[in-house]
Amino acid sequence: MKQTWYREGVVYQIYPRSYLDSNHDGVGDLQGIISKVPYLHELGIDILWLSPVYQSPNDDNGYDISDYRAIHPDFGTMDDMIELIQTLHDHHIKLIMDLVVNHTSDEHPWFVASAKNDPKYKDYYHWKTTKSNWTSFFGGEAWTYHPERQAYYLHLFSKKQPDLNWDNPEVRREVKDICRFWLDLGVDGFRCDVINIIAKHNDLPKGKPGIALVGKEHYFNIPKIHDYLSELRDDVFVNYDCFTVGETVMISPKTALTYIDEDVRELDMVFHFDHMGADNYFVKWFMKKFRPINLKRPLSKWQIMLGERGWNTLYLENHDQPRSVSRFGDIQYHYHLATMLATMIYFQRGTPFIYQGQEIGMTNASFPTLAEYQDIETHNIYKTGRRLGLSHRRMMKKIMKMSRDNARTPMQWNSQTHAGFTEATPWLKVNPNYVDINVENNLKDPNSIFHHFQHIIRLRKAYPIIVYGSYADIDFHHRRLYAYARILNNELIEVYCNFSNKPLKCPHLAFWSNDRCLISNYPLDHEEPYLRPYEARVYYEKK
Ligand code: ISL
Repeated sequence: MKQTWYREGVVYQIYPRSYLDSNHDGVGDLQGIISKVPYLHELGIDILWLSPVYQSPNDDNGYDISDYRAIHPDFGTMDDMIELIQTLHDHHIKLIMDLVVNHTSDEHPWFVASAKNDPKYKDYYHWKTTKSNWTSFFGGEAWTYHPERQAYYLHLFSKKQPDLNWDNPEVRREVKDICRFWLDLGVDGFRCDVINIIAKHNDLPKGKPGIALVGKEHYFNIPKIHDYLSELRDDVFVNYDCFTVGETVMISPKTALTYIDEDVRELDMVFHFDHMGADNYFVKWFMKKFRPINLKRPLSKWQIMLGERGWNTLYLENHDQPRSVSRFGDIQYHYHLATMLATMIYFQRGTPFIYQGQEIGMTNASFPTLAEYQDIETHNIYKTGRRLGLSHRRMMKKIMKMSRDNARTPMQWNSQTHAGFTEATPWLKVNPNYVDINVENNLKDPNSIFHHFQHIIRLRKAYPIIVYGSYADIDFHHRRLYAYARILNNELIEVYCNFSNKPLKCPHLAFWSNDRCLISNYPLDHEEPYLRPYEARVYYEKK
């Protein structure tokens, strides 16, 4: 497979509201991020993905954009943005922006004009005089009546996020112009929000009745999406040294290849969500007990199915998902669990994505009262659940485990007030465990989670086999062990992870000597062929 910087690089995602507040208003900002570029450089990352910083009424924390070419004053100015790009590039770090073009804010001038039936903008969105039964990702109906236009408009997310009509060539032209604007400013690519649902069936027909996302068969991966994305690629992306990663919801590896196959390359890679179903029935609010096999099965499937044809993304967390150490194991083993999970995922084939705070093992905040949550999805789902007759207690249990705010609490820099994130009142409460779990403690301790992440990143740079080697499972059906091999020419890597809080007999280890171990999260002080709770080891051999 062709060697490229975005395959070899490690990406770090920043949720700007929660990274670092430099001007004491309780909200993270661009100057805060600029001041932490040396920290990112020390961690060793190559690419930064910035969640939206554009002008927005913040109904969905910036995923509702009202001006694609302006920076929200909460975050700073366009000059700050230019300074960030420059500072990152000076540290050899590339930048990708969030491209949110399935929908805009209802306060975007296009929508305001569309609602007035302005001839230029009237077809920029999806309007209907009668609504259908489609439901939204955030719970509730996907259509809202607009009195001015006297019609319903489609919104697959909140009612302040109307869906753009991609059938309209003018909409596509606008999106291309926005992409060029940012690429010309020096950004190196885009994370494309919910990109596999931008195309909608022409007539927006009635959806098959179901419990979640009624109507989805009329917009998930429908054929014309490929016309839109190949047009974007040919008219814009091929002219720049950039890359795109699509957020593709509910996608199989086979369908993913229709976007990312080497011969297609409408997108360079995609995020899938199969492994995010390891503790739920694919709608996160329908929770089930976590079983390691339910994480291993989809991860392994994607490794094998994409094979040499497509490139994987490797992630366990983002701003929409609860913290991995609070989900995928026994948090009593915090250090070992966090480092084992990192070893398990980042030694696979693909581009690693680290979400802010994951490198220090940040955990779910699990706030006990609804008022402590800010997220619109959390509040909407609470209302939907209560309307369906679920008790307050039951809904709070779900929210404490699955709310997106679990991952959005401020970054924990040190043990001072508000974790060093702000001197004002933070927009979302800090997780009280910041006194122990923080960057300062991690940097001081040579055996910290941070240093384990740093070590993995260094190894990925030193050993191309970690990036480009092929993947094969070892002992696939084992319920507590996740083990796999990577192979490149005459080189071999084997990764062993104990996914349990008990010692695990692992006869394979007998074939390896300690001096072949590249990285582990326990001292290598015993010769017995077993792994300790949440132990991870990686061995390397060149024939
Ligand atoms: O967050 C989710 C489940 O809790 C997902 O269903 C999420 O809504 C979906 O992955 C789309 O996410 C993206 O688009 C949304 C935005 O709210 C998310 O933050 C963003 O990542 C609408 O723009």
